[in-house]
Amino acid sequence: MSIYLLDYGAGNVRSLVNAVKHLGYDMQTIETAADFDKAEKIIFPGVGAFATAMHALEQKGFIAPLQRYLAADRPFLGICVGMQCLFEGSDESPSTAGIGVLSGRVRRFSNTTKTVPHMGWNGVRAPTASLAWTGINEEHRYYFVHSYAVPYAEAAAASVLTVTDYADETFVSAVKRGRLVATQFHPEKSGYAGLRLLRAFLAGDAGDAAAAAAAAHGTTRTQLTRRVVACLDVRANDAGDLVVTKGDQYDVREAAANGGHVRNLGKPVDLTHRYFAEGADEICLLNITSFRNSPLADQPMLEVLRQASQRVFVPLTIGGGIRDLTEPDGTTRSALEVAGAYFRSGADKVSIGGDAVFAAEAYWASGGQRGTGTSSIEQIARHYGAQAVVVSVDPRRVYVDSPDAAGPAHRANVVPAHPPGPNGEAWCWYQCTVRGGRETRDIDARQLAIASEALGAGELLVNCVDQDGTGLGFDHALLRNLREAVRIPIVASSGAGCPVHFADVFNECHVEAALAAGIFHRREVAIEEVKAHLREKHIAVRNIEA
Ligand code: 1PR
Repeated sequence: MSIYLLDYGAGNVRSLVNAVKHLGYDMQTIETAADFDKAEKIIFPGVGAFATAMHALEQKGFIAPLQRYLAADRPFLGICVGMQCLFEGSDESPSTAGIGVLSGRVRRFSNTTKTVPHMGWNGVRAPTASLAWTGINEEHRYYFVHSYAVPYAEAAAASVLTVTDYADETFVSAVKRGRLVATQFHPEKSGYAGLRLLRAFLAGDAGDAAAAAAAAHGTTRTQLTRRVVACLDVRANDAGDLVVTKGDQYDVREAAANGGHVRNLGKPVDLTHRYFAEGADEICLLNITSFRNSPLADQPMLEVLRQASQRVFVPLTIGGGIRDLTEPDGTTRSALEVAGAYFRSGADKVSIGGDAVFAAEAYWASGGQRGTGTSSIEQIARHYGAQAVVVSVDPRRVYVDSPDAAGPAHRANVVPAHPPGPNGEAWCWYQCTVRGGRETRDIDARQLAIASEALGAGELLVNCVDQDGTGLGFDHALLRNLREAVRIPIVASSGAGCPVHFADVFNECHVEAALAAGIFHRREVAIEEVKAHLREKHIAVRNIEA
């Protein structure tokens, strides 16, 4: 069967290619307008911005052949922006027309009552249509990552297959018209539930008449679940092999008395596969020594990502070394190129640490009004969309006797210290670090968070050097402080020791996700144990579907 990928060059379609291959199908890429005639099935996985996708289709001369393909009711699967482009237009770029085969308009989510992007695992419900033959199941959760969607109230009901609720808004999460199916969520990143949908599209006939006849209900509102994330800090050990390591307060070596070796907690690819199987909602790989050399020269790390992504069908975030750099041979690379290499190797999001701190410093130096336009956050968000850019915040506590002692720049961002500092100090603020916690900078974590959001980051990964590896729980004062400051999702990190810590951080800090490393690597706590506890506390989580 000739299955074609409609790739307009956004770059991070590897996840989809991996998923289709995993299901036993080959896929070719549409190169010319003539390929539309050869295709028996087309998949259009849009990523990034609506206008970028539409302009790229136009430039390649693909709009008319695509319209003809759809008018002939031939099998088509659109994903995310690939679904949005089917509508008449999007508020993301009011002057750009959509393909217009579906009536309705794409609108931005309001962030007054919730964080935006809508990022994570949510359900679907079919208000009128039948889900037969689609592979979609109302009992399952699917992975969404988007800031724009078609409001249910504005869509033509006949083509709506499923809707999803995000706090106060209800949007169209899947459409179906004849053999055209499209989803706002990412089936290729939705675990086995998503693979089932892809298989149904690849193997079946999406236009089966029986599908339209059955009745459906779908009235219970869906809910975005809290994400449980597994994190792998990866570096070369003293023998030069890439290993998953884990530090205490960022120190990854054994005590000198025990040889001072880099701790080795397993092989990176094996661990990603294990965590996918055990129900991690997302997996994060941090190349923790990449500040020392070029991540593009670091081919083993790119290979880890390639191999991991072949069998991991939940989102993969990769961090480490994303910045403009000069290769050992003198070649210069932009942060966008570095991120591109990661995306092409299978990453879904990139996480920026040190370079985000420098960008935030420049932002505040210019009066907190604008960025340089050339920072890694801005470059990557422009090209791949805000949802693909995570900023890793790596602060250390600075204890002070009073808020005034923090100085005018940080006074407003001082919080009560729990527990008090080593000399009984009752207050602290959170100073940003770079170079794996080795170098402190002047700005604080809240200033970094605000600047990152303004520059276009879609999520914050909030670590705390003091708490890392302690197993004492997340730093609630820090997380609450940042929660108040930004409207993008936050992943809490550093200090998880038991399932209760996850429930506490969700209830008290209102973060969207919580991450752990050490307890999962050492098998002290299983991901399912964390989720079972969260369910007991009535916190919605994704179940592992077989
Ligand atoms: O600055 O863009 O090159 O990014 C470097 C990235 O590497 C940053 O995201 C930074 O957090 C990370 N990193 C650098 N050095 C270390 C180190 O440990 N020496 N790891 C490091 C950071 C923190 C978390 C850890 C949690 C949970 N590790 O990733 O997994 O604290 O741990 P726990 O559950 O065991 O407490 P750039």
